[in-house]
Amino acid sequence: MALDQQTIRGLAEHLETCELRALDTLKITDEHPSMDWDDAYAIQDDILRRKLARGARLIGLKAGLTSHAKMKQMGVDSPVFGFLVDSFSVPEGAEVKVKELIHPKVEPEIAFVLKRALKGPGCHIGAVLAATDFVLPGIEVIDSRYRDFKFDLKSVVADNTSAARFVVGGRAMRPDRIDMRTLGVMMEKNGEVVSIGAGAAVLGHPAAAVAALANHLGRRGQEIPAGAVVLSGGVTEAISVEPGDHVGLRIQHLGSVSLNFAPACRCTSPEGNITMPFAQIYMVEGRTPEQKKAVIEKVSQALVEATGAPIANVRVWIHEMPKENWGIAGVSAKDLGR
Ligand code: 0L1
Ligand code: MG
Repeated sequence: MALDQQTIRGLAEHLETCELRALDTLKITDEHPSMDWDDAYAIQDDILRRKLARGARLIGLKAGLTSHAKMKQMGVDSPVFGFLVDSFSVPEGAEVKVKELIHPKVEPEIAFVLKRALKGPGCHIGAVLAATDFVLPGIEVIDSRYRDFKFDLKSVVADNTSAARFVVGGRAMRPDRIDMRTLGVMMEKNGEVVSIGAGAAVLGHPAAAVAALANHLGRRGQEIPAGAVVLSGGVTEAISVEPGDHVGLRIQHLGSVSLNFAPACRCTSPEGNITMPFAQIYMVEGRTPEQKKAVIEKVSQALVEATGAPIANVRVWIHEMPKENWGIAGVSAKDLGR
């Protein structure tokens, strides 16, 4: 590993903060060009650790960049792996809050649910099919935290492979009832077909992506647990979505699943639309940096709730006043010892 523990923790905090506040950032290898693969996965692990410490549940895993269409779209040549926690899961047909995301895109996926744990090395398609309880259609919403989706593969891995939201639904099918390679996949946006493909686009067979994930985890002494949902990777390239969009996915024999993206909020004030709400806070000098950070966070959230504006647009200023600059009941705060 090239990075020390403190740097790994700092980068995990930075990327997770970007995720939670829908803020974009430059790819982290710009500042840390020596970062290696172990560092990248260690940063991803630390993001998971942070979420679990706050009560999140690990509910699944994902393989990304498993189709030639996605590899070509991203200019890369190998898959990457990430995790799924409960807060990423969206119920079938529900609304995704676009203001919580930076620049979401959707991908059609074949999702696996395992009845038995899978551990590499040496995991293969046959072992995956034997351990799979059922497969079903899934839409993954990816949202790279990197500005304009400009990144390299290590930065993507550290950023939990752009994982943001997902939905699974449709018809659960046992793997021996279908040939996943020839399953037709069609994704629609607002009623228009935006991408079509077949299961074989994912590494020749979607189960190969799950085997690759098990082998990757095996090298790290981990496994895919029983009951986990595994997204095997986008069958086609990812499609950008906007507020108000409706996305539907149909997979042959597996039925359909859909997502709505919340319409843009009309944030009105007497002056018209508020696109960039701001607040100025006056406080007596002497607060610690942590106290000021907490005030900025709370006020920013309150502005988001009050105006519906995306958090990325919110601005908060703190002005610090010397004690002699304010008074209570006609007496200087300084003289009052406040
Ligand atoms: O699930 C995926 O294929 C995401 C891979 C990460 C790269 C991206 O943001 O498209
Ligand atoms: Mg994906």
